[in-house]
Amino acid sequence: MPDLDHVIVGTAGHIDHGKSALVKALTGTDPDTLPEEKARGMTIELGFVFLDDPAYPKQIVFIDVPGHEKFVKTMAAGASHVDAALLVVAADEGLAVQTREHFDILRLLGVGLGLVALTKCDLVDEARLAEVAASVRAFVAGSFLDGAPILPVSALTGAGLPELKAALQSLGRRVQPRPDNGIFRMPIDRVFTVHGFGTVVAGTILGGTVGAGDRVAVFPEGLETRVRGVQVHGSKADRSGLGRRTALNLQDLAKEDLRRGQVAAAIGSLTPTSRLDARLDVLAGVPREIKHRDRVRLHVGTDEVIARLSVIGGRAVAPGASAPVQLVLERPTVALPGDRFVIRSFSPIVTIGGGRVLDAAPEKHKRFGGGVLEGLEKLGGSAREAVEQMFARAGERSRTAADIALKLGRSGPEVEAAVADLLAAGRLVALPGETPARYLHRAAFDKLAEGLTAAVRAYFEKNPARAGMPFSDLRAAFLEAGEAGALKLVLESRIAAGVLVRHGAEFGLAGRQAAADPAAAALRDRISAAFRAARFAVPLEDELRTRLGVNPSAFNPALNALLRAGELVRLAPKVIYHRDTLEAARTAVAGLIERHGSVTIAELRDRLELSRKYAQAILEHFDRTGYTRRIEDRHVLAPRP
Ligand SMILES: Nc1nc2c(ncn2[C@@H]2O[C@H](COP(=O)(O)OP(=O)(O)O)[C@@H](O)[C@H]2O)c(=O)[nH]1
Ligand SMILES: [Mg+2]
Repeated sequence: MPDLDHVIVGTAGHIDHGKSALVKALTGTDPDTLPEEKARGMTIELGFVFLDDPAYPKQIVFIDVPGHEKFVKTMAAGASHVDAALLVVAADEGLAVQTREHFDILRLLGVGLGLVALTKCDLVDEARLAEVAASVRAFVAGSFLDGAPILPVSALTGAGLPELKAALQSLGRRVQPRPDNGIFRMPIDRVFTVHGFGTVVAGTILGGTVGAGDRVAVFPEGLETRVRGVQVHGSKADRSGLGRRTALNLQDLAKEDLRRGQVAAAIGSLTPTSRLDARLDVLAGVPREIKHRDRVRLHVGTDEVIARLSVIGGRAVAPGASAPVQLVLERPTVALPGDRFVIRSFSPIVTIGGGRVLDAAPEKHKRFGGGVLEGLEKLGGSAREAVEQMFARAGERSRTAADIALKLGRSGPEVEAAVADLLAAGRLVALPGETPARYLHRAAFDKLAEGLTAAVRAYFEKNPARAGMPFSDLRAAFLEAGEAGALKLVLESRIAAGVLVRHGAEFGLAGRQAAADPAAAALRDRISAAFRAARFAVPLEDELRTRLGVNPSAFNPALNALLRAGELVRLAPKVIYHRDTLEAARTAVAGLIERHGSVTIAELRDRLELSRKYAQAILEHFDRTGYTRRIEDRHVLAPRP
């Protein structure tokens, strides 16, 4: 992991409380750069300003956010990946509506560090300052800002600025490195064009590294492109990595193709989804419970999407409560498990809760299905728990370790280690002969095994007279639930368990006897006897059926049963021999070959005194089954394997 050489600090707080003025006073740079911002004296877009201090090893990057209630979604995007928060409260006005809302958003996004600046201290006396400081202290009690410095400052007079800068630098020393899965990912928070340079996207890198010349994709659309150039904190760089503010010049993409909320990432590394499974924490202060099917605004990464909340296993989530939910999105987005999100009610637009994504590409659940709840929680647990749960969620569909790493957003080696553990513990089953190795969860494997037994049982209920179930039928039944690659292993496990038995190419239930049907058995005997008596000059099927005076509905199953059992053998479409006749033919062929070294159709015809059609059918059958081999018009014994 590269050394953390900078700290990203996001401002937060009500409009006009002096956030932008404070950033400018600290850095000398005005974060408000748009003409409209200058004209209205108000922040509209995110502002990015760097603070370099030769005496301090890290660069501090300020993301200055708008405070206006109309732009809370911009604030949520700006705050989504900061290392620390600078909560700004004007000493004259004190806590205000967006002070509270921004603070809620910071908490929901899991920001873990920060401090409070009491701005405009030049406008108030000591008593007021102490009063506001006390109210702020009470307000942040129990949160990540509990016990954090509350510093009076004035952008106008410069009072308190050195202390604030020192406090920010000390905060910077406490920033923990972010976890890195090694796969490049950067949510886009800015898109702009640079004259003569092309389209540029900017954001904070959440994983891996990126360099000029790399091919990347822009999600959820999956637009593939090449990185023409990289800038880190405003200067050209070969590569950029985890946690750095980065601008990428993208080839062949127009500004119109790009927007805040998209994610630039390694090709194929993210799955666009219209559903997210998550744990939702509802803010204690919301006026009413959040109901199943409520329409909300979801802020995840730098994206905002309208979604419907599906409460898993319940009807509503009360204020202050927490519940597993599925968010059904009105357009796709991309995320990874562990990503934080915020939800705001559709109308009125206020922040009502947030939480952590658990499954970033889930299936649709039955709302009250038991395992779904329990499973979701495990996705947020240890690598082993999360990996096992992802396999469990894949059900009867096998997955590779790489598939799971991608879905979980965890590193390949970490997932491979967990897979090895689970395999050793018998929680996973490896499918044979697959590269890369594919696995099923043990529960899914057992379910497939039970399903196979049930299919064989059902088959015999429908075909009581049958002694065995043909492999082709068994395979077809299995493929309704399982993959072809799992069949052999599942079947072998059932045979090893003594549940199923194999007779040749057919399968049966252990201990089962074919139901005795005296009429069917008698018919089979008559058919068999007729073929045996006919010797080499066998009748056609229809001919024999008419002679025996039975319907096709009785005749065909009886004939097929004899063919399956090997008592009769079909040599050609219209030639069926009794097993004994075929043995006689084999003896004749063997004798001829012994004497002459080989045999032709004509020689066999003369020897057995039968028509050419039959002699040909016999020899072709022996060729096909590997008893003989044809060389031009002669047949010789095939080499024994
Ligand atoms: N007296 C005084 N005015 C300030 C101070 N900081 C900001 N202001 C004024 O407050 C107004 C809003 O400041 P601004 O930085 O745009 O607030 P923001 O909306 O939180 O970014 C501007 O007119 C500033 O000049 C301060 O420390 N003292
Ligand atoms: Mg501002």
